[in-house]
Amino acid sequence: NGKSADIAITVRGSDVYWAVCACMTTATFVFLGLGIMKPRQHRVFHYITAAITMVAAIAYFSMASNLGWTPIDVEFQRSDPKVRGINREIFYVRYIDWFITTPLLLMDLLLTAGMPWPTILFVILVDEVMIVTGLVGALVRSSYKWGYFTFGCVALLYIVYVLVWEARRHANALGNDVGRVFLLCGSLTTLLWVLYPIAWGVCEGGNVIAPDSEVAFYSVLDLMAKPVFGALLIWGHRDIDPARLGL
Ligand code: RET
Repeated sequence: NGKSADIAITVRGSDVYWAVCACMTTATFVFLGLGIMKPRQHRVFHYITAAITMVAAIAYFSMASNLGWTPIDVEFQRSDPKVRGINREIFYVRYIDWFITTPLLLMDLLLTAGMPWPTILFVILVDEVMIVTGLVGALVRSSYKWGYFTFGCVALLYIVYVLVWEARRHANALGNDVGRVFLLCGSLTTLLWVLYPIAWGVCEGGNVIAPDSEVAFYSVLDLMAKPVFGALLIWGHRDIDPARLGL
């Protein structure tokens, strides 16, 4: 209908959002189920990872129900206003999800690498800067949004540096098995996380692709970054005693 087109509301997106919500919910129960089969001292990664997919399930429930978004004026009217609109729906609920879950994903990785807590704390704070600048940038209409985006990208560069350099070496020093699970999950994370600012740039940032395509882009990233990542991490830890990581 005309109203939806005016605000560039997604027309096919919600089915995909429901499907992702179902995947996140299933993953949560699987991770928790695997956890309770283990002694309490061996559950830390199950709990962290289940919390990640649990929060994502609720975020996707919101987006599938067409909630958690606000229309933002876009700077230039694109050629086909039916597709791109003069406003764009910005799902701020994504950032609430990311604000909770990206620190937990980093904890999964940095605890695996046995990093000292001051490093973990600082990386998480930088991560929160990254998410908040992304949110503010998404809500700003003028080209200042790219200033926020730049701050966020610098924050991401620091996180990537810690993951690919410091934490990787730390993990290797803890043994081959720890090094291997860190290499797998750390590489997956690095690869996926650098794709997020690209998605942001063509969706919230530049309004280049339609909200229906945004659904696909972010959904694939989120499924890889949460349930797939989580399954690989938990699988990788199956023979590693958390006591070896200082947990
Ligand atoms: C933003 C925009 C500002 C610049 C940068 C960003 C990076 C976001 C990232 C998000 C990761 C989300 C994950 C979600 C899991 O489901 C905020 C898009 C650098 C890296 C892993």
